Amino acid sequence: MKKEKYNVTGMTCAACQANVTRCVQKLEGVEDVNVSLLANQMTVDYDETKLDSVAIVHAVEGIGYGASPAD
Ligand code: 9UX
Repeated sequence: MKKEKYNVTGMTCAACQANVTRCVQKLEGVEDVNVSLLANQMTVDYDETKLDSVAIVHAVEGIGYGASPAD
């Protein structure tokens, strides 16, 4: 299991935050997601044998937001 932080772009309201949360939560292998609208960040706990950060970024981009792994 891996815990990773991402910078997220494009979220402007609480529904955006919910959209990103739902999008990532449904990915196979994701255990937990926490998205902060105010911080423009999210943390994702996931099984790295089932997906990787590229897949997570692509999923977020696929619904119209941006994401990139952060330190
Ligand atoms: Mo809020 Mo976000 O009205 O894509 S859902 S701006």
